[in-house]
Amino acid sequence: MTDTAATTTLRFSRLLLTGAAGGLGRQLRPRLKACCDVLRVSDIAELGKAAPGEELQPCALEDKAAVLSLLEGVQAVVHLGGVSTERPFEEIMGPNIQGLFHLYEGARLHGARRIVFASSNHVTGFRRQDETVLPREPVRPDGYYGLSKAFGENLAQFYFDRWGIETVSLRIGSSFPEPKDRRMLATWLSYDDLERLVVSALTAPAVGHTVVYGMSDNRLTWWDNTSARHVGYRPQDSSEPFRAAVEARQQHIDLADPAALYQGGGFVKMGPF
Ligand code: NAI
Ligand code: 15L
Repeated sequence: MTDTAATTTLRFSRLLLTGAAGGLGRQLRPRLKACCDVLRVSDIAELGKAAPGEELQPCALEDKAAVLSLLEGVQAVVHLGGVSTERPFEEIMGPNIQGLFHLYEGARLHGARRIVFASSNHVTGFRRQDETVLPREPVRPDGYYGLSKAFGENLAQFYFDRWGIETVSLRIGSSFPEPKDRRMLATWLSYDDLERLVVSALTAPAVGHTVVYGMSDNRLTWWDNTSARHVGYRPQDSSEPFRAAVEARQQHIDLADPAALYQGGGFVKMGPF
């Protein structure tokens, strides 16, 4: 555990982590233990053995009864589960749309008070790379995946307005061990900053429904998180140390290529499948 809010703030009796078998779930699973007495981990994929203080509860997000029972006894949720890239709409609809509805219904029925929702920068992927975007500006999804995340943010707003369930929607940029290309010099979110962001989102005193972009303290950025300062997220990493290597690998940028023009990069020209 690095020096995040988790070391000094709230501890949950039971926290649910969905998508625990995925790339980000595997990072957060050991780190979130410091925030809770019991970490309930879930995924449709293999979860391995339960570590001390963990409960395994595998489930498909499409299975309403299973998702409702997943929320029993849970105070807060970090929701990473679902389709994480551009796919045909029919593949996205079950996990990302129906599944999210099931999750919020579970939260409503069982009294979970806060959800940290892994949204995506692809909610605004059709904004240009020469623009700075604010979280409350109109969405510009760059595909069915981005559309599903925009739906998720709207669902979160509704469940706050109607039922008082708070959400922080994290429009995560590119969270990988290091930036893979020039675009990711702007969108990169280190794993340690991801942890800082998630812990801040879980523990900030009042968030209503807040949208925040998930990025490290990158020198070049397309997003302005000023409106989410109440979440208290302070990134400590930067893509800058990777710049020279990335630029050496990718020397030429074709500005006629939509992937170089729009913030969503290659997602803007994926499909039809
Ligand atoms: P991932 O694809 O590695 O993990 C997603 C997990 O969800 C997988 O373990 C998968 O088995 C599970 N899942 C898929 N369908 C399911 C279903 N029907 N029922 C239950 N579980 C299901 O993705 P990653 O990179 O770990 O991302 C986690 C979350 O963060 C995703 O929601 C993704 O959209 C979001 N995100 C990630 C970014 C990144 O840079 N890694 C950027 C923006 C958003
Ligand atoms: C995402 O939403 C994806 O989940 C992730 O795999 C990356 O492609 C990321 O966006 C990105 O935009 O780099």
